[in-house]
Amino acid sequence: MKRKVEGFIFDLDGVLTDTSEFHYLAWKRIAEELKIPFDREKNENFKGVSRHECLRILLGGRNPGSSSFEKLLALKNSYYRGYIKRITPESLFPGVLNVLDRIREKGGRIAVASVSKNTDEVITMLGVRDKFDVILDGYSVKRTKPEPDQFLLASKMLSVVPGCCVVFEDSLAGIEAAERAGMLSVGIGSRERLNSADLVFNGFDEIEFNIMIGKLVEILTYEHRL
Ligand code: B16
Ligand code: MG
Repeated sequence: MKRKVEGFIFDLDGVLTDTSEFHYLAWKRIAEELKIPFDREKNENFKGVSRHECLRILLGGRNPGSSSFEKLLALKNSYYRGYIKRITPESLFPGVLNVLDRIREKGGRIAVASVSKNTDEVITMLGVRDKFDVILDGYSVKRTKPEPDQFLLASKMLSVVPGCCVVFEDSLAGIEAAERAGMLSVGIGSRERLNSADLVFNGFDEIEFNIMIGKLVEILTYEHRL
């Protein structure tokens, strides 16, 4: 039986816009202050990972000294919030709006599912709030990616079974979470890094909507996923 893809779940940072660069810059400042080596390669492991967990990874067992863990989290967020002030609707990645509008035309249901506690503000500044039926952020579930909880909650709130949902993600943690939720995944970014996703595109401007849907339906139909 041919199945339909009806639920479309979008990660935020690094998928709808380049906020992952702002997370990187904010962590870089914290790392410099703590004299901990940090570069873009290390930042790859921070994608899709909660602020709390990122700091734990950054410290790597080090004692944060006089500044407490909580203070460092707040400081990182204040740096990050300084960077996101510059977000405007032009900050959306090329092709995103087109894909969102095509989904809508086809009657699909759309969610944002991000680990970020700044999701609401970023979505509003991007001017795309009304494009989503459901918005889930870092406050919506206890167990974050790679646990499947947030995507499963999105599927429930969209009223679309997990097997008919597709997740757009730039992080390995998010692609693993999609798989564990029993959902299809589309990686946005490097093919080499995201090769565990069902499909990978460098960006949304590379996506031919009908061709992508055709490929996803083929995967659903022939791989007999739940
Ligand atoms: P915040 P996503 C994630 O968002 C980022 O990828 C990750 O780098 C960040 O640490 C996390 O949000 C928490 O963000 O500090 O704003 O709460 O990729 O799931 O949209
Ligand atoms: Mg992301």
